[in-house]
Amino acid sequence: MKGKFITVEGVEGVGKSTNVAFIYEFLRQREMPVIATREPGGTPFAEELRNILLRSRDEPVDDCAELLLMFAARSQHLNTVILPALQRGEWVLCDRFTDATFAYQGAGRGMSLDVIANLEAIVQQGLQPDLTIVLDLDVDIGLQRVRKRGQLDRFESQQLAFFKRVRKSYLDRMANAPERCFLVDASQPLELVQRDIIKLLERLL
Ligand code: Z5A
Repeated sequence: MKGKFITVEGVEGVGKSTNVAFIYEFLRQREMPVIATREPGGTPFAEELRNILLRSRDEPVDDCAELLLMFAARSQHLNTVILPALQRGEWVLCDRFTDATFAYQGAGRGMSLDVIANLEAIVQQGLQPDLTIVLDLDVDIGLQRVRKRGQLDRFESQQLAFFKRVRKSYLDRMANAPERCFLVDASQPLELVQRDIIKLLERLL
């Protein structure tokens, strides 16, 4: 791949969207060819799947159905947006990727990590991000930030214990992939978070 693949991860409210926008501008100012995208979503079809996945509903959603839809959206996104951009030599900046599946469907919902790893192998064919920035923050603070926005989606309505498992999973996965995963303390003022992010980007530039 000629381009670079950067993912931004973390529990709700850690500042992923804010910092994806920041990284996008930072790279644009350096005249790097960059696209910003997100998961689940990133194509019209995958965004439809996102709406299905996030919408609160009365019918309980089966955990396996949720997992398969995450990978269905990812396959579409990967093959129609991410891989073509990387092949053109562009930098792809993605708000969440498969680490989120291990965290939410694996640790959060309790789906088998081996099953997730098998789906990852089928869909990604070995592709991994060049850099994963894990924004880490106390779960209560992140949820307070998100709740200020008002109505909660199907994931945001989960109990605190769910998000604590998600956070722990991110920290565990980081320890297993130290070559690409780096933690940034997202409890700092935004300028300091972004200073730390720039240091990580400079490793790739
Ligand atoms: N999901 C899944 O289950 N499995 C998967 O494989 C994938 C996803 C890919 C959608 O994700 C849902 O899909 C997600 C997991 C699931 N669950 N939920 N919920 P999403 O990324 O679209 O949704 P999100 O995590 O809820 O994003 P978010 O709520 O928009 O949070 P954020 O992007 O991390 O934060 P933000 O919008 O940038 O910032 C939140 C607020 O905090 C905002 O007012 C900022 O101005 C403020 N902020 C940001 N940084 C700071 C600092 N440093 N100090 C003070 N205030 C700050």
